Amino acid sequence: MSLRERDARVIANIARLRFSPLGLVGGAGNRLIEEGGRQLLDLSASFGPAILGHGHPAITAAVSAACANMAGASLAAHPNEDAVALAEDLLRLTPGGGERRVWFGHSGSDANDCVMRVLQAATGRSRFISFIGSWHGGMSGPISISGHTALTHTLPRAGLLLLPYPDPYRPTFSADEVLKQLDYHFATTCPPSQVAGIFIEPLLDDGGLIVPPAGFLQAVQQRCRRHGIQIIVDEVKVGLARSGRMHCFEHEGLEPDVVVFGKGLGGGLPLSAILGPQHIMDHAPAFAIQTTAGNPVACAAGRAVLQTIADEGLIERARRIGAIFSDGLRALRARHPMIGDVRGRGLAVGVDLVADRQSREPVPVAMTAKVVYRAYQLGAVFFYVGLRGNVLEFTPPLTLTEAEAEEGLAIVDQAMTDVTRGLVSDAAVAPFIMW
Ligand code: 7F7
Repeated sequence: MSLRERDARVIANIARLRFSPLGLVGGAGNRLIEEGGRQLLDLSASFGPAILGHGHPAITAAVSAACANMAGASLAAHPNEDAVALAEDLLRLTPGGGERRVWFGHSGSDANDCVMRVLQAATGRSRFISFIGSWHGGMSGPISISGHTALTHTLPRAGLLLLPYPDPYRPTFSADEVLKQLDYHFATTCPPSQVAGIFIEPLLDDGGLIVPPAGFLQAVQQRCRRHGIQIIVDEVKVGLARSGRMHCFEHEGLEPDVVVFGKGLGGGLPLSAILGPQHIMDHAPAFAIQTTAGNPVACAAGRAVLQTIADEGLIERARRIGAIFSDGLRALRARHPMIGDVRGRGLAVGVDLVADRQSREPVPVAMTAKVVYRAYQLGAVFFYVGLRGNVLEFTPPLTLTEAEAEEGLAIVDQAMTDVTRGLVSDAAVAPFIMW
């Protein structure tokens, strides 16, 4: 029985996304190794976390050493060198003033959950603001403040104010209109004095790789700050060098009160972090404990990731390889009418597929799924996002080489040609339409 068949028999279908028949037995560099031994180019990094690819020597060495001499398993129980040093690193690398503190968790989800709890406790306010299209996690708290169409199975939190995220390509609402909505809500049904915080993705990734219009997020920040609303920037997916800056919020001139890290921080190991003002973060002992959070093995991986970003110049590299990749995708527009827009920052790149360039109507999701599926057959792995399921998502390891970027472009090109020619049937792709 194949790995894929065994997977379907035992893994619950509440946490599976399968965009192709890919089943993995290993990984090396920026390649994934599937059952049978074929190597595929990884243009997703498993939705972002494999920031240094697979089996990077720095992570392997750090994790092996931490495992072999394990300083306990719990930061809750006692400090360990790797956790404390990682917190020091994050504080050093993240702009902001005053006394700040760091909390560690296992995932972006638990980190956002903790932020919600601690902000309510510390401010005495219970409402939040977030954006349509946002994805803040798969636990009760963060699901309830997410605005993604794939998460509508769970009701939003009472009192949540969901604002549109202005999309320059499909401007249903302009930045000014959204700001007007915010002002109106503040003046009517959402008194700002009730709002603890606003959750911001500085680049709306799962919502369709949408780069906000210049100045919009700053204007939101200004309005919220006036009312003592905490600014929480969710850097889980696009933070830590991926955008071509250390922090994606730096592109937007944001000055967050609270920054949330996850995914790439652990380089593939479960690790998240929150960084925020001491008066909020030091709420009460045992307020947000998870026994193995901050364990030395995951934190050693985190330190190795931050060190490697510096050692290998990955910020600059994300910018450079990202430009090559995005420019290459833009060049493909000449041959593929389905490419409506290519956008993103650094190595977070989206390709918006349209049925018609004039109207910008999204392709049916089956079309996007076919491109992803065909690319898998041709040897590259990436997925799709967007509220209409029409945006190809590229978040490769930041170690992607120029040659690999070119190889990826050639596969995307061929996949689109093959799909346009009808090489992938509706039946073939039906099991791989996820949202
Ligand atoms: O690591 P975890 O899934 O708990 O992180 C939650 C999260 C928090 N913040 C942002 C901006 C995120 O994008 C996510 C998770 N994103 C999803 C999770 C898996 C499936 C779809 N693709 C994502 O990237």
